[in-house]
Amino acid sequence: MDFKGSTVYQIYPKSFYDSNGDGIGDIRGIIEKLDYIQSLGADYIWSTPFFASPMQDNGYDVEDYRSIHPLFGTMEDVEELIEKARERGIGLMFDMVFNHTSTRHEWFQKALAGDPKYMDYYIFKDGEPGVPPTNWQSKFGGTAWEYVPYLKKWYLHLFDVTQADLNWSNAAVREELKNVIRFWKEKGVKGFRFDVVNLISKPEVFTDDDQGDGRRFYSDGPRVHEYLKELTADTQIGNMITVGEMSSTSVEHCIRYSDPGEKELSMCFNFHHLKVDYFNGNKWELAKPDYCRLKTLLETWQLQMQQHHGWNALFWSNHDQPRIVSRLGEDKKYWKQSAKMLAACMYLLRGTPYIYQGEELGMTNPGYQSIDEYRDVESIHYYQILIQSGKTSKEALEILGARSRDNGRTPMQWNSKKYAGFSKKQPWIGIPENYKYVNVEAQEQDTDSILHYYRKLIALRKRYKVIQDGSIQFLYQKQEEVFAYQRIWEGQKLLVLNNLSGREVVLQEGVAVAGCRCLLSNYVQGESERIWALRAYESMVWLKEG
Ligand code: TEU
Ligand code: CA
Repeated sequence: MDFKGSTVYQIYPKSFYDSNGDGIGDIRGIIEKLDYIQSLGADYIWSTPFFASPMQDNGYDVEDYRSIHPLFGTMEDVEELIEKARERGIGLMFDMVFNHTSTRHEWFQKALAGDPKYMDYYIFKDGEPGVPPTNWQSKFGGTAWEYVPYLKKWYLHLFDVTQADLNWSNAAVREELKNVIRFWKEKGVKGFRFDVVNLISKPEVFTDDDQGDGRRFYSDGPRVHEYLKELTADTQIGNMITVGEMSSTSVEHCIRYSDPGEKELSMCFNFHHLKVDYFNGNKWELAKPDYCRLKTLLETWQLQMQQHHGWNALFWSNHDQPRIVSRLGEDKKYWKQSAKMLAACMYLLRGTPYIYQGEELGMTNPGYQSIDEYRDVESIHYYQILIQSGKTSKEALEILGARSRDNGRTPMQWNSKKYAGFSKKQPWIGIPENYKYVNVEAQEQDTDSILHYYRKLIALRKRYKVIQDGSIQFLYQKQEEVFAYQRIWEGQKLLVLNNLSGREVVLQEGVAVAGCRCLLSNYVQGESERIWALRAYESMVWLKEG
C-alpha cells in the first residue's frame, strides 16, 4: 500500500492490552485487539520496542535486537502477530533503536571487557575522572558522558547512562545494524521507524558547546544522509514504509531525508509544533500554548515539504508526549469538540497520519498527585533537577503533570470495568479516573463519539485522492484562532476550517460553501451559502467536486 494513502496506528505495548493478567501489556494483547485496530481503518501498526532490554527506558535500551523481552511474550507471539495482522491487511512497522544500545548489550559488555573491536562500536574518549570530554548534556538531564575508571575512558550517552551511543563511523557497526533490518524483513515486517536517527552521525572532533547542550554538533550530523542512503540501499527497504524520528531538526534536512529522489526514508517526524507551549524552548517551564506559532510552524513545514518533494508524518501524540486534548484542546467542557477539531486540523494535511493509542478516544493526562506515581526515567530525573533548582515539590509536580512522558503512557481505556478493562491486575502505571466514560466500549455505543469521528476521518482519507495527494494552500493566515486550508486535486477541492480557540470567532469576510458538501464536522451544520463564524473549537470539512 502506498504510504501516501496509509494511516498508521501507534502502539505502546506495555500499556495497550494485558492478555495474561500480570498488569503489563503484551504481544498477545495486541493480537487479541487486532479487530479493533482493523475497525479503525489502520493500514500499519507501529509498535514501540519489545526486544530484550533491562527496561531502564522502557525498551529504548535494547540488549538484543533479535529477541523478545519475556514480559511481552515470545518470538512465536511476534510471528503470529505479523501473520494475523497481514491477514487483516495490516502491516507491522518495527522500531529500530540504532543510535544507541543498552549497556547490557553483548557489544558493550565486550567493550567494557577491553576488546578493542567492540570498543570501536561505541564512542569512548580518553580522560581523567571528573573531567568529561565535552560539556554536552544528556537529553534526560546531566552530563552526556560516563567514566569507566579501569579503562580510563569516558563513553558518550545522549540519553540515559545505560544507553551508550553507537559509533556509526565504524563500517562494522553499520553492517551489524543492516543485519538486524534483514532479520526482521525476513520475518515479514512491512516497515520501520528509526529512533532519533538524525543523531547517529557525530562530528569528527568533539568540542565544548558554548551556546547550548551540544545538540548543534550531532543533530543532522555530517554524514547522516550518507549513512541513511547506505542503510536503505543495502537492506532494500526503499519500497517499504520508513519513518525517521528527527530530534531538533530543520525542514531543509527533512526534505532531504524524505525526498524520494534521495532514497533515504519515506517520511520524518519532527517536533517543532509540539514545543509551542515550552517557555523559551524549555520543556520544564510551563507556558500557555502559542497558537500563532503553531500555525506558522505547520504552514511552513507543509509548504516547504510540498515545494521540495518532501513528505511529513502527521502526528499530535506519541509515547513521549502529553495527551493532546489536555494540551492544545480543552479536556473538560469542550473535551469532545476540541479533540475532534484537533484531529481534523492535523490529519487532513499533506502527509501520513500516525494516531497514537487512546488518542482516538480523546484520552487525557492522568493528573498524578505524587512523584511515586511516575515511572519514566526522564520524569524522575527532572523531578530531582527541578527540586534542586529551588522549585517546591508542588511546583515540580505541576510541571510533571503537564510535561511528563508518562501522561501518554497510561493504560488504554477499553471499558468502565476495573482497571479500565486493560488488565485483571493492578497495572504497572495508574489509570486516569475518567476511564469510566472515556473508553472504547462507551464510545462504540455513541455514534457522536471521538472514536467514530476518527474512523470517519480515516475513511475519508482512503476515499478521496484530494486528501492523499492534493496540493495545499492556507487560508486566514492572519487570524490567530483560525487554522484553515484547502486541498486541491484535479476536479476536487477540500476546505478545512478549524477554530483553535474556545471562543466564537467571526471570520474576516467569510468563506463561500455554496455547492459544497459537508463531509465532517463536530457541530450540526445547517444549509448555508457562506460561513461567517466558527463556534468554540468548531471544525468543518467541505468538499466541492467539479
Ligand atoms: O525519543 C527521542 C526524544 O527526542 C525524546 O525522548 C525527547 O528527548 C524527550 O521527550 C525529551 O523531552 C526517542 C523515543 O521515542 C524515546 O521514548 C526514547 O526515550 C529516546 O528516543 C531514546 O531512545
Ligand atoms: Ca502481560
